[in-house]
Formats: sequence, structure tokens, C-alpha cells
Amino acid sequence: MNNELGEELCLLQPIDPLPADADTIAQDFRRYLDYHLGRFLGCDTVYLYHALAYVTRDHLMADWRNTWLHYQDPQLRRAHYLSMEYLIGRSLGNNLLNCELAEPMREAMERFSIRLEDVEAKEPDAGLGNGGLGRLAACFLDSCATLGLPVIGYGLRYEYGMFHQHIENGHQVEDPDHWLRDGHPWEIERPEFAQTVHFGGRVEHFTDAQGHEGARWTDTEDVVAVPYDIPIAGYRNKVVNTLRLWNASATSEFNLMEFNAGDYAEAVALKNQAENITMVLYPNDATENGKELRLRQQYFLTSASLQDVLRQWDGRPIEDFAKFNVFQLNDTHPSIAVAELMRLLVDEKRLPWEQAWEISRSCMAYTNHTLLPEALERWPVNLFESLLPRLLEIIYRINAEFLAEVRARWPGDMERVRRMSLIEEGPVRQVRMAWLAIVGSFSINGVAELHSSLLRQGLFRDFYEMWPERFNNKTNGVTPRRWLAHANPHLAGLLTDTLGDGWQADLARLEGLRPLADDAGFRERWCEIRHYNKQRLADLVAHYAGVRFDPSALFDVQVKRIHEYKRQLLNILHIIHLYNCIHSGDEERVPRCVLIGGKAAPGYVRAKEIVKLANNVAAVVNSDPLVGERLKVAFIPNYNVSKMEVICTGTDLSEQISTASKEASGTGNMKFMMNGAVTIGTYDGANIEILQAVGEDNFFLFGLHADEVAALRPQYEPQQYIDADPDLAAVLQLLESGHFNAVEPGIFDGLIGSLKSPHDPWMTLADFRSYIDTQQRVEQAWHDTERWSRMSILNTAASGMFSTDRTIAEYNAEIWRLKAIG
Ligand code: F85
Repeated sequence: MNNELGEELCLLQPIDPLPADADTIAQDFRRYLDYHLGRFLGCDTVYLYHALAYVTRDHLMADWRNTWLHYQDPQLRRAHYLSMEYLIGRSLGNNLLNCELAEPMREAMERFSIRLEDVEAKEPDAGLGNGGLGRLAACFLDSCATLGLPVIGYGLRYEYGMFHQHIENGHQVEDPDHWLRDGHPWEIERPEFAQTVHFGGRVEHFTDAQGHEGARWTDTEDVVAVPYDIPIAGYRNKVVNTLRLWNASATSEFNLMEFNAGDYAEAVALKNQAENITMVLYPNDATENGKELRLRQQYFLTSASLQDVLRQWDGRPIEDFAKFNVFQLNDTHPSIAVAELMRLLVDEKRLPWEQAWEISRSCMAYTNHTLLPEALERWPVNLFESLLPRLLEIIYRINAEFLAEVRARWPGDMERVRRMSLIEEGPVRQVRMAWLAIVGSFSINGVAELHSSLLRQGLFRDFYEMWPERFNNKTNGVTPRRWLAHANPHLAGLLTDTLGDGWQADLARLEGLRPLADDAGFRERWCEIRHYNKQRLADLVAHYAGVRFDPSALFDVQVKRIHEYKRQLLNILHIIHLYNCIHSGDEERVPRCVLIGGKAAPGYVRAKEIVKLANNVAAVVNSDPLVGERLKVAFIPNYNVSKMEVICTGTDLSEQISTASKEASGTGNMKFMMNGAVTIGTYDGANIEILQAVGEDNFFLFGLHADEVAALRPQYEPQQYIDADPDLAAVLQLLESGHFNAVEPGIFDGLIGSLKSPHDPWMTLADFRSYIDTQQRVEQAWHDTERWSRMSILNTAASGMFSTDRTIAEYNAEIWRLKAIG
């Protein structure tokens, strides 16, 4: 038997795992440091990290190879996860945990008087994503490997990841994140699997000798896609899956051509243009700005990945393709896959259109992550035509056949045809990429119950009426390995002592904690661990924000991307309200430390103003001697995955306060809950499922529900709320007085205006009273230490269903239908 490279499979033998004792590890570590890296023990810790990463990777290699050999089985159905983003964070600690190497590694390091934690801290975050969507992809890969599912992740190897944020005079300033600068020890370049991706050119139509029509896409500019593989280790199961990231590089022929023409400089410039494709991650998380480079990135990912899958298929009957392959589209971003698979099957494999469509449509599945219209990608037809002319033709044909179906089903309903067309008519004709994903997929899912139901009733209603059976829900999760076992080692120890080992890959077992909420001794241990974690968080805040948090205070945290719909402003209004209370001599308050963190998209002016306001309010509150220890406010710069690993373990109160119907799911909410935080939240996204799991007594619910938001919208009058609520009036008055921007008059006028506008889509003031009252209830609960620790334990106990192991098991049972290995 041969594999895809024509190598005899019998020559591809498994290799033995390396011995994992501390002695061998210590030796290997010295060999890497001395002989490979050429560094000394006393060198910069970053090289110690590199040596450790190489040692760890060596230990993964045998299992990685065996897993790969397993996946060569032609009878094995496989899934391909297509995502523009993977927000991986650090890998060393996670790999040590999953491969049970942490203890021998720690012991080995002790021999050199090196603390493992210090080395781990040197790893830069792999920030190849914006927020929840990218982090979800990373959690999914961890669960797929842990469940032994043959799933490969495909993505882009951005040279620059998510920008680094720092704060200057309260303003967000962006610095490029050149995360690959010191090299990336986890990746392996695989030039032997490079693919060519075409752009531009024109299309010729012809009829071949057999009388079949065909299309030839010619005069293209070609870019080579080189894959870099990253190992994804399952939890203690010897499965190592692959994340394959594509890097753009110029083709050699293409350079030579220009060089022969004598224009050397032009050749180098063109090379740059090709390599630009994977240069930088777009830092927008909600608003599509229609840049050509972004469409290039999407097509580059999609085309390279589909070609890679077809290459592995080669030699097998194409009719069976959909039986053994399924693609999951992570949001609309890779939805051009629908048209690209058609191109590959029709133009390259020479399949009849109907047969190709049957195959394509049976192997694509689409996940939607948002209802916000501004996040739905639409590409101008002109742009498409010049960049991907053949794909536009294919989309036109898909559309023509699809609309014929719509007309047949709803004769005379022109309005419906206009709404459902893949092409939006208007001054600028645009391709509706979400519609393309829907038409080309056998499964369409949202990411929480409410979100999926709103998709069916609202945004995707026409499509739901046409194909109800394609729609389903898959409520998000987070991986308990990174977010509990690794992030919270003390709590993990207590869980293992209490529940026995095994909860890490069977999180429903956390239910076993419920009875212990009534056990005073257990609560005491729980609180000691929480106190330790709060001290860790306080140290982080002191280090990065320069603000001192007292671990005995209530730690109130909102960390997530900055967006108006997430309503960081509502949080800030509450802070100002507390500040007013303190100034008016209200002694009933509990000491509270409020932490806010998150990045604003660089072009999102309003979000940047929110960052500035949070910082200014923090500065005023923290320097007011009258406030003292009663209230502290900090904005933590450069919020990212590795900071969240500390933050979520030391949080008492998790702020999940989006306008109802706007947050598709949320996943930070789950990380906090798992680690024993209590949520204050609106009836939105997965908050609803968290509330159901933990019960109303252990969740602080407030605000309008989705239907109430919709009903109020046409008659929303913020001024009415101001007139009726002296606390709100006082907060706005203080804001408008310039109290928080004494030396920068007027800078918050826009923000204040947006809050007071009847057109405020986020209706922040409508929820003010309910939020303030609920925060008051939080303080009453906090007074009662026993009650709070009970709530905390019960939150962790109920968090089992928010493991991505549950989510992925559902994707597999209902969409992928893969057989687990092992
Ligand atoms: C998030 N989406 C949702 N999008 O907001 C959360 O509610 C949900 O929990 C998670 O997905 C996981 O399901 C999200 O993170 C993006 O990052 C994003 C990135 C780019 C764009 C849109 C959204 C473009 C198309 C505007 C560039």
C-alpha cells in the first residue's frame, strides 16, 4: 500500500516513545541547550523555554506519528475544521499536562534550580485570533484529540498575531505582535505538502474531445501555501492530532519570470505582495471592512486546505468523498469553501456539475457565531470578479439553481427571492457569504440555545422555512484541561482529592461537589484556595496595572473584547454610581475591586473611547483619599489567553452583561463559572444555560430579555429613565461635568451622547436600574461568607456541561459521525 507521497506504507513504522523519567529529561534538556541552541544554563530564560519545548515535542512525536498512521486507514471518516483563527495561547504547560510530563519535568528542572513556572512564563502567547471564536477553535482541537476523533484543524500562520495593547495616558496604543521572532518550537514545516493557490487572471470556456464543457482559469498570479504542523495532544490518551497552518510564499517561477525581464526590484516587490497574505491577523471582531487582502486570506486558507484534503484522497473514487470527509466552517469566514470545492471537483476532477454539487453539499457544515448584521461578510461583486473570477462564475450558477428552487417552492414571491439571493442587488452588488455557506451546507448551527433559535426566527428565517432539518444548536464549551486543571492547580488538587482522578476528561463528575457545599470543612479548604488565587490575581493586577487589590475584597471582573454590545459602559456607570454612594456617606457598601480588560479593534473609535473612559475613571477613583480601600478600579492592559488563566481563577463576580440577544454565546462566562465565580448577567447567550444549570439562587440575573429588548426598541426613550432615576441622573451628571476628563474637555461627549440617544442599539440605560439593584443584591450575598462560598462551589459543580468534550461529542454524534480511535 502507498500513502499520498507514494511511500511504501510498510516503511512508515511507528517509533518508540522516549523514556519520561526525570534523569532522561534532564539529560535531553542539557543536550538541547548546549548542543542545539548553543546556550548556557545561566542564559536568558527564553532559551530555557525553547530547550524545554523541544524536549516536550520529542516526547509527543511517537504518539503524533502513530496517530497519523492510524488516520491513513482508508475506511476512516475524517473531519476538517476550517478556521481563520486559533487563539492558542501558550502550549508548554498544556502539553506537559496532557502528556503527564509535568512532574518529571518539574523534578528535572529542580536539579538545575530552575522553576518550571518561570520557564513556562517565557512562552509568548500564540495569538492567532481575536476573541471567543478563535479561542473556541483552540478548545475544540483539545477536545477532539481527547475524544480520539480524527479531526484536523486548518488555519493561517500569521506572521503577526493579535496586536499587543498598551495604555498611554489612558488611551489604547497598538504594537505589532511579532510572535514568531524567536522561532516557534512547536511547529514543523512540511514543504513536501505545499499547495498552489491562484488569484486574478481570466476564465476560458471550452468543449473537450468528449463534448463536455469545461472552464480553464488562466493567467493567474500564483502563491504557494506551505503548511506548518503543530501537534495537538489529547489528555492522557496518546492521541496527537494536527493543526495545519498555511504560510504564504512566492512561487519561484514567478520571480524568475520578472527577473529575466530585468526588473529585479519589481520581482522582489511582487514576492512581498504574495507573502503579505499571511502577514497579519485582522484585528476586527465584529465589523467587516471589506478589504481585498482579507478576501485573499480567506480564499488562501480555503483553497490550500481543500487541495490538501483532495491530495490525500487521490486515487480513491470521488463518489465516496463525502462519505469519508466532512468540513466544519468556523463562521462565515471560510465559506468560499463551498464554491472552491465545486471548482476543484468540476474544473480539476472534471465531474459533472450535479454530481459535484451533491458531494459538496453533503460534506460542508456551517457554524454561525453572530447575529450582528455588521459582522456578516459581503464582498463587492467587482472585487470578486477581479480577484477570483472563476469562483464568481460558480457562485452565479449555484445561485441560479438555488433561486429556481425558491421560485418553484414559492411561486410569485419575488420579495423572498430578493431576500434569499446570494447576490445582494443595489448600487454596489455584493456576494452574501453567509447565504453561500447556508446553501452549500447540510448542517447549520448556532452556538447557544437562544442564539440558534434567534437564527431560525430572524436572520436565517427564510432558509429555515426551506430546510428546517438542516438547522441545529451546539452550545459552546471550554476545555477543562487548560481552564481548570492547568490554570487552577490548587483547585484541581482539591477536586482530585474529593472526586478522585478522571474529572478532567469527564467533567460531569463535578456534580459530586454539590453535597459538599454544605460541608463547613470543605468550604474552608475551598476558600483558602480561592484566597490564594485572588492573591495571584492581585499580583498580576499590581504588576500590569499598578493598582493594589486587597484579596479580602469582592473581585468583580469583566474581561472580553471591547464592544458596545458587551456594555462595558454599563459596568463603568455602576462604578461611578458606587463612587457617588461613597461620596454621599453610604457606609453599607462592601469593599470591591473592579477589573476591566480587553482590546478594542484599532478602527473602532467608540470602543477606544470606552477604554479611555475606563482608565480615566480608574485613575480618579483610585487617587481619591475619601474612597480609600472601599473601591479600586483597574484596567489590565493586553488582555489575552495567558492572563485569563490567572484572572478566571481569582474572580468572585463574573460580569456577562450584554444587551439580550446580542452575545451569541460567550465562553469567558464558562471559564469563570468552572473556577467558582458567580455570574451577574443578562438573559443572553449561554448565560441562560448557565442559569438553568446552577439555579436562580446561584446566579444574579438582571435586565430586559431578548423579546423585551425588541419590543421596547421602537419607543426607547433614554431620557425617561434619567428623569425617573436620581441615581442614574447623578451618574450622568458627574460624567457630563467633566469630572473624569478635567484636562481633556469634551472627549467623552460622543460616548455620553450615544447612551442618551433613542437610537442607542444597546439600550444601556434601560437596564441601569435593574443592574444597580442586582449589584446591591450581590453585596448582600457577599456579606454572608457562608452563602457566597456555597454559591461558588455550586457554580463549579454545575459547570460540567460547559466542557467542550460535551460540545464536541454533540458535533460528532449529530454532524460529523466519526469513529473515535483507540
Ligand atoms: C464570538 N464571535 C461571539 N467573532 O461573539 C461569542 O458570543 C461566542 O461565544 C464566540 O464567538 C464563540 O462562538 C467572535 O469571536 C470574531 O472574533 C470575529 C472575527 C472577525 C470578524 C467577525 C467576528 C469579521 C468577519 C468582522 C472580520
